[in-house]
Amino acid sequence: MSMVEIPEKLINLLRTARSVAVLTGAGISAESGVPTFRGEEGLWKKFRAEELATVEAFMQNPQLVWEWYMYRREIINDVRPNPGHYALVDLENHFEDFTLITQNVDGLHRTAGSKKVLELHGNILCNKCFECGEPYEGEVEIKEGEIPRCDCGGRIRPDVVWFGELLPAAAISGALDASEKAELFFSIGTSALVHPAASMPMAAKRNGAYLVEINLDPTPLSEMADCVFHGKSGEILPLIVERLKE
Ligand code: BV8
Ligand code: ZN
Repeated sequence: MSMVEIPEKLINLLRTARSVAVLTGAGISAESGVPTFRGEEGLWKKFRAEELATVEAFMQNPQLVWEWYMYRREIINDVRPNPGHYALVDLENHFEDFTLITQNVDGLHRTAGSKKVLELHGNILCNKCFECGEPYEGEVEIKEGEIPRCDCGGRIRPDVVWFGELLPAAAISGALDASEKAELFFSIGTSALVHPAASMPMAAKRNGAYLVEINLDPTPLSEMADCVFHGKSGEILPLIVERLKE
């Protein structure tokens, strides 16, 4: 017997909804051992993500920014998806039209088997040229004072979206379409502070979706959500999938 009460309305929608969309944030990867951004583990050498994930930081001190990404890549190379990621694969296989929108750059949704994933903020394991934007397939070795260079001479950077940078147009438009037509929208493991990602659940709600939030802490979305589960996504999502299969 699960200790989590699932409202009747959600149970019906799990049975009848045709189009479903999900937005995930760092919280869904927390149980895999990936530090979130705004928890106490969000600090790295006293820096916050907002200070390092910027063009200015990279121009000022590319070495420091690369050190931060190398540290995060090491963590990500050792982690595996958790039951929350796998539950979303089940949901994708259950619904006719399902879109997974993620702010995460750790690639864990695809590793778990999710197919239709929109990575709004890129992927931490990919690199590109800071100047010409060309993808860079080579090895990245960060030696003292040396940043790998592109054939055009530009410096190589992680292929993620930094603060102040535009999100990939295809990902954004796909996410907005999916959010606006969703009958059921889940916001999972995100503090709902970073835009335009955080506007997806609001777009869904505005267009009549039933909005479910699964998050450890309250967020700016909590009061507008139709149903809020305060808890771990790795525990709650499998329970919801269990009800689906009944
Ligand atoms: C843009 C990639 C425009 C890099 C990231 C003022 C108001 C509104 C907006 C702005 C503003 N000032 C500036 C802006 C814009 C800015 C923004 O939104 N800033 C915020 C901080 C206010 N946005 C941008 O700059 C975006 N670009 O707007 O461009 C533009 C217009 C014209 C011309 C040019 C540009 C770009 C944003 C993308 C930044 N890149 N990441 C990298 O990762 O290195 S964002 C970064 O934050 C990650 O992607 C992360 O996913 C994202 C959001 O954080 P969360 O995922 O929510 O993680 P967080 O730690 O915050 O929360 C985790 C939650 O999980 C917690 O609530 C916790 O309770 C919960 N949790 C923990 N464990 C669990 C759990 N829940 C369930 N189960 C658990 N086990
Ligand atoms: Zn280049």
